[in-house]
Amino acid sequence: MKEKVIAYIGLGSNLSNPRVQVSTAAKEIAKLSVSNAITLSSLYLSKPMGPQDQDDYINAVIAVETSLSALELLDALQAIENAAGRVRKENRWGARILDCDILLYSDDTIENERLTVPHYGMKLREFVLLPLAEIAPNLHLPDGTSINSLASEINGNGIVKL
Ligand code: ROI
Repeated sequence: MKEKVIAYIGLGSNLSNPRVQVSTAAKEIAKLSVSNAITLSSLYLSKPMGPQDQDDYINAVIAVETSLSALELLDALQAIENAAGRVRKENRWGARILDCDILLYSDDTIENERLTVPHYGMKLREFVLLPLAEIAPNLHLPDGTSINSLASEINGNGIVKL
């Protein structure tokens, strides 16, 4: 039998009814889980990181227990993004219909041309750390850093838990 691992996935949207985008993605992601052991954070309303001439974001984090490999999970998440109508060549820091980012995959460190885990920006993003600390306060990064301490030290930048 394949090994099961816990993966944490960051969700974000600021286009085309972001709350519906994030909630729908969470339901799709739950179907990837081998068990009912999924946990979804609250939704958070956050200021855009990057250009400010775009709408605020809805963000959340979801934990899934999965037997997919990290790259299989990435494929599945990209299919969910594409089904939401995401156009992949859009500018890197601009508005988006749906982002589903693998933040953590078990305790693994992954570095290849398709995937970097832990997610490269997560230690600096309040819209990742606060929902993650909500659902997994005792979690540590592979380098030993505590999510709770990162979350308590980060500037909230006006983030609102909905
Ligand atoms: N800003 C916020 N607040 N939330 C996001 O999910 C998000 N995603 C992005 C960029 C453009 C970096 N800014 C964001 O990809």
